[in-house]
Amino acid sequence: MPAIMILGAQWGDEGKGKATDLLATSSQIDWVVRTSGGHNAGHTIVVDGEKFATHLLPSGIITPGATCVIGNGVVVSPEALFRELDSLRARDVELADLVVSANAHVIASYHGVIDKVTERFLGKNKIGTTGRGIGPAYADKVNRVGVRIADLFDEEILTEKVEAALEVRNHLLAKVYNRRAIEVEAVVEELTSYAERLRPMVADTSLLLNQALDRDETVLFEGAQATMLDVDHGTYPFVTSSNPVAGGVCVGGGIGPTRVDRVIGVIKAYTTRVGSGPFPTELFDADGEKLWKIGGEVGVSTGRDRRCGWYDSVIARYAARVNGLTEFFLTKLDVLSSWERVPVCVAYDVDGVRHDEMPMTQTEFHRATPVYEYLDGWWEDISGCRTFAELPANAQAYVRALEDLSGAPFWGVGVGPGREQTLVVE
Ligand code: 2SA
Ligand code: GDP
Ligand code: MG
Repeated sequence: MPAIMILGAQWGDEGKGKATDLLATSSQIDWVVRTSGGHNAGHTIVVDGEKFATHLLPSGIITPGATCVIGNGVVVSPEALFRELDSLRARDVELADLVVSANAHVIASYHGVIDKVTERFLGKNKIGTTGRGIGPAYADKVNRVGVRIADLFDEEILTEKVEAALEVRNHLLAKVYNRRAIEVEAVVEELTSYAERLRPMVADTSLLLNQALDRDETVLFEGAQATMLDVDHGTYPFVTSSNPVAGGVCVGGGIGPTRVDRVIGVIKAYTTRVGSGPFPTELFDADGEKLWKIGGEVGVSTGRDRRCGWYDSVIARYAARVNGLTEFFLTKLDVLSSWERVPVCVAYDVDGVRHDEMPMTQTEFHRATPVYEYLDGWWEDISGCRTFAELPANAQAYVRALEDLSGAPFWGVGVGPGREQTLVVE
């Protein structure tokens, strides 16, 4: 099983970090690879009660033996990269090796400034970004004025590229936002200050990964963000600026789809979203508050509260379809202990018409209201269960019902944040 993808099936924070860590420690994984996004991600891993959060680094970084890769599709803030590495080292953690693609695009501090200024000007239409400069860095990439990691090693080329990028940006900043221009020299100085430390990590990562697959080594692609945040398949414009779906992983890692064996969608037993945008099963009542509280639903990178709602099987089926999922990993089932009945969205009602599949347009999706089925709840604390058979009958039935509705088999269930709090669906 050489190439495995782990992807977010909802709006992020499903527990991809935990699923990645689980696979990386329970089976022989040689490579753990990030292929999209940047330090907007926040992936949590809990090992023996100790909590680690990764942002730009793959979650495999705390698993010595594996080699971690930041692929060409990632946008890399060198400042965030070294801050994260240094903070893990300061905790005395043995780290995996790290390789960074020469073709990955660079986030400079001015991208963060532009991200925040744009959000402010969007006002009530703001996206609710993480403010990390992700969108502006991808915009430079697509505008063909981006700076790539390889450019940091040639000051002349770097200066030319930063000049080109800032020509457009400064015009906008001055004319539209009434802001001071960003200086080329300051950006070049900022970026070159990381060059020497970066140099030994930089490689042609597509070549490395394909050679590894040729040797039958196992490569785990760790998704960031999620299907519903995908710039093509998500709730546009309330999305991130990359393609976190399976196809994007191939592009962002430089491998072909024929090399992939398993595509695992990580999905919570309920739904959360952080940032703006439509969310049909969102709760504004005591149940929402209870999910938020028991689930600890706070952003790992920004500390923002996550919006909470019930499980949405229309989204699950959509994620199974657009990613070609071979299986799901269901997380946070433990959070649902203590409800009499648990609603599950089976379809949407849009202006009186039932939709069993995702509506074609975002206008319809904004108007979608959930059609619920109600499943019997359970009261037992299930965080100590280690086999599926140990779960209360109603919890087993809940998992089975979700599986029937979601479009791909469930292989595992999370019953707590810890590595060991996982069981296999029998
Ligand atoms: P951006 O910053 O341009 O990618 O924001 C665009 C949208 O994508 C959402 N987004 C996320 N949603 C959930 N989790 C993310 N990572 C962090 C976490 C978020 C945090 O794991 O908790 O700490 O707040 C993440 N990253 C981006 C974002 O909310 C916008 O809706
Ligand atoms: P990611 O972005 O998909 O990696 O997810 P995050 O780390 O942002 O958020 C998931 C949160 O849920 C983290 O705090 C995890 O420690 C936690 N978590 C993961 N799986 C489980 C689970 O099965 N049960 C509980 N209670 N928490 C979990
Ligand atoms: Mg997260």
